[in-house]
Amino acid sequence: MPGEPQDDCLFCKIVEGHIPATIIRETDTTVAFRDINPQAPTHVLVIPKAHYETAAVLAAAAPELAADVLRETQAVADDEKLESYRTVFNTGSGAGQTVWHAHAHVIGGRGLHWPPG
Ligand code: D5M
Repeated sequence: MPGEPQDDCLFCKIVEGHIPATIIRETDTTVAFRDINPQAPTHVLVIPKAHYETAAVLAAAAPELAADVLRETQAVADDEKLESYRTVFNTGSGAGQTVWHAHAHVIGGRGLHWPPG
């Protein structure tokens, strides 16, 4: 069920504290932690605590929660003192999604090229 914790989900386990992560921010509805494989000096993932497979599913099923995630991406950028940064939602395996719990990548701290490839 969308919104329910999934036993086999890595990010649900981080939310529940069963897998360690470098958590830098937490709200009632979201968690932000450093990506284990950083692509830039700042690379943080912002996730809803509730489980939704993709950003699209999250936005359709729980738009206020999607807005919470977006607000937290800016809060991360503020904490990290990033004037410029990129927010990425990979949606689908063809776009590089590997963890099926919606997450925003917040990437910054270096020059970023466009298009991203
Ligand atoms: O992004 C999934 C991201 O999740 C990818 O950049 C690695 C990161 N990841 C995977 N496992 C962990 C743990 N345990 N801690 C922190 N970060 C992690 P995607 O858009 O699905 O490719």
